[in-house]
Amino acid sequence: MERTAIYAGSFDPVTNGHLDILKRGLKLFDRIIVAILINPNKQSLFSVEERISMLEEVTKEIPNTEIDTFSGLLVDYAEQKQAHAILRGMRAVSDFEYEFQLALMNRRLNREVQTVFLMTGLRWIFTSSSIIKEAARFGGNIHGMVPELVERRIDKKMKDMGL
Ligand code: COD
Repeated sequence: MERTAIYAGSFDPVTNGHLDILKRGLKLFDRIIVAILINPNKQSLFSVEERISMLEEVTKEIPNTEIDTFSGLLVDYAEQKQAHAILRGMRAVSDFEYEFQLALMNRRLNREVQTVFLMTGLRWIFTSSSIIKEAARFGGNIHGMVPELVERRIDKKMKDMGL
């Protein structure tokens, strides 16, 4: 039986840390669906379409990966996709509390879908979309933290915003 995992998130934008977890996950699962949450209440730098386009570009050479969007509960989406697991990345201890809450709530909502945590590569321990956006906003160098295509899109976005 094909083992499928859902790797859900905001991906605003996708970073090298996200890709690290995706590649590690593919050693455990036959197929991973990278699912962007559509959340009109959360302000994002990139539109959902822009995030899909970046994810499609940067994963085009990573086999067995699909890009999708979802709204509503993650466990409902996972069930609809007949996924076996929700894949999450762990960085420092600071991730633990939120991840623990999320995983336990998801388990309460649906006992069948398991959450699998993978430890990020050491290089990406301090990489997050929000810290990258903040650095870029103030002209900081983010080279090497995101794929080059994403770096170019961030530069353009900052220029378009007059920053
Ligand atoms: N190294 C390793 N992993 C990383 C790194 C890094 N440098 N950066 C990010 N990650 C991991 C995160 O730990 C996470 O596992 C994943 O990548 C996605 O991260 P983000 O920041 O893009 O997305 P999140 O964590 O904000 O996404 C949260 C969800 C959208 C998954 C969550 O809010 C959700 O499921 N919402 C739907 C409603 C729902 O079902 N809620 C839960 C029950 S109420």
